[in-house]
Order: sequence, then C-alpha cells, then structure tokens
Amino acid sequence: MTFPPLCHSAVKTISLTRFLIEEQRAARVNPELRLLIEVVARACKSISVAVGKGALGGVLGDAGTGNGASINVQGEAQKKLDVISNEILMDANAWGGHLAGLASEEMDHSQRIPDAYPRGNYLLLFDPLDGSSNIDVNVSVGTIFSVLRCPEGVTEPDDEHFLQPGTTQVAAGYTVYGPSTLLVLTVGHGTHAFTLDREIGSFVLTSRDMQIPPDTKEFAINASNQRHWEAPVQQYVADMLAGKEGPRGKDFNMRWVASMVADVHRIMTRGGIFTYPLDAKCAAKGGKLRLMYEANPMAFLVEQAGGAASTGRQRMLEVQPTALHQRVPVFLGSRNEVAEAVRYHTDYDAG
Ligand code: AHM
Ligand code: MG
Repeated sequence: MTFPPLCHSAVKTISLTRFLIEEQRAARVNPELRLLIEVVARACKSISVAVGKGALGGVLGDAGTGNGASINVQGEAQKKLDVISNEILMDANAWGGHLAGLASEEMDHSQRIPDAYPRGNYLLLFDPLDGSSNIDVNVSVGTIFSVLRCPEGVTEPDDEHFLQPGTTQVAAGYTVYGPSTLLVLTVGHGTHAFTLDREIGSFVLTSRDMQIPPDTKEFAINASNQRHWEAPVQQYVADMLAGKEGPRGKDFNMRWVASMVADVHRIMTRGGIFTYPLDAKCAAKGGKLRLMYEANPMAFLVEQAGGAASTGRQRMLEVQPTALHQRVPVFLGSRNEVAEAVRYHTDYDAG
C-alpha cells in the first residue's frame, strides 16, 4: 500500500503531539516526560475553556463560602478560577503514572500521587492561574509550570525534595489565556510557542526557537511601588526615565499588564525587561514573585530564548531554594538590559 501524497497544509502543521514525538526521536524527551507535558497541556485547554466562559460560567469573583474570600498559603484571597484551575491540574496529573508529587501556589504543601496510582519519576510545580487580579476584568491570565526530577531513591517526596535550583529543571512552560490561548514550552533545547487551534482543540507550533532581542527600549515594572524600591532600583529606573538626555542615552517605553505571563510573553516576542524588585513592602518576604513556580520556569524559558534572568545579584537558576513558596526579586528579559540592571546592584553594593 502506498500513502497518498501529503497536502501542503498538512505538512506545515505541527501539533504539540507531533513536536513531542519528534523531540522523543531526537532523544530530547523520554516517553514519561512527553506524557507529562501532554497531560499538562490538556489540563491547560480545560482551564482555557473555564476562563473563556467568564461571567457566563459563573466562575468570576472570590472563592469561599460567602463569609469573605478563602485565603491561600500566601495570605492572598483566592478567586474561584484559582481554585478551579488548581483542581483541573491536580485531577489531570494524578493518575497518569508520570509524577511522584505535585506542588502548587494554591496549596500549603506538596502532595504525593495517591496510592491508587503508580508513581513516576518527576515532580511538577505550578501556578495554576497567574495574574489573579486580572481575572474579573477580562485581562490575560495564564498558567506557569516547572518540571523537576524526583531525587533518586525517593518514592514518597516531601517539600524538601522539591527544593532544587532552577538549573535542574527538565521542562518548563507557561500558557496565556488571552485573545488566543498560547503555550510556550522548553525541554532545554530552545523555547517554542504553540497556539491553540480552538476548532480542532489542538496546540499547533507557531514559533520555533524564539529569540529575545538582546537590547531593548522597553521596561515593565509596577511604578506605584517606586517609593518602596531599594536604592539601586531607584537609580536604574530613574536613569531609564531620563531618556535620551540621561546616562542611558535613549528613550524607554513602559508596559505593565500585572500578569507575569502576559508581560513575559511580550518580552519573548519583542524584547524588554520585566522586573519585580525587592521593595520595602515585600522585603521581609524576600520579594513578591515565587521562585519555584514563577521565577524559575520563566528564567529557564527566557535563557533558552537567548535572554537572561537574575535576582539583581545572582543568576536566577542558581538560587538554592530553602522553601517551597520562597519569594525572590526578579529581573528578566533582553540579556544586555538584564546585565545593565545587575550592574546597578553591583555598583551600589560596592559602595
Ligand atoms: P498571582 O500569582 O497571585 O497572580 O501574583 C503574581 C502576579 C504576577 O503575575 C504579576 O507580575 C504581579 O503579581 C503583579 O503584581 P502587582 O499587582 O503588585 O502589580
Ligand atoms: Mg502567579
């Protein structure tokens, strides 16, 4: 039997499934990791549907019983969609046999895979719905995830087994639930973007090997915190705002969506620097954004796209985590601009 010749459009379309099978043939993912990514992507499609229903699905507003919003381990009010997204990811990942444990922004501690199911070799961490403050106002939100290996010989993982530096991640990704639903993924060989084709329900490769321009004239920061920023950040931003006449010698533009996924995706697409620095309000906690399921996966994706990610004083991926919900200052994006931000910290620390 001979196969009919492939039509042109069939050749052009590479689904996430086909992409992962080809990565597997190239020995860049194994079948277990491939299954894990497919399961996460499928769960994200369900979250995309829930987010897309908005008010029609009764999913907007705070979670809880009517006596005020329920509060997560971070001390933040949970939205209904935070809870729904967390449940979708938990349910989807429980039974496949690819994971030993999971951890989420919405859960105090990591969870083991139930005894009823086989345990796999990986640990999954996620922020089920990043950008919660944007849920009720119809602005883009997303999911962020990070995959680690379960340490050798550990079958009953606890929080401590998740505390691995970002350099050990084997895969990371984020989705953006925006005008289109996107999945951006790395397994350590470049960063690739897939767009959800809603008609066929499949993620389709739309950007292979994304490259962040090394230089930029655009920064992202929540300027309302300006009076709380530490000194090197004050100076760094002041010099950008001084524009052509200032020490940087060029005019900068500013953007702030307040959904990390959307701000990072803009940077992935056209360059820029995203910062959530240390400020007096969050200093006691170490920063605002969480290392294990926000900063580290984004840092992995950004580095794989030729960018850089730092705390201002250390390469993000080399930070040794000490707690599951640890927070860090974040500077990531165009590599020369991140180096510039780091230089302000170094100069300040050197007096
Ligand atoms: P979340 O995970 O609870 O949504 O918090 C993280 C979000 C990021 O997406 C975003 O960059 C930042 O918090 C916005 O913070 P702010 O509201 O202080 O501007
Ligand atoms: Mg978040």
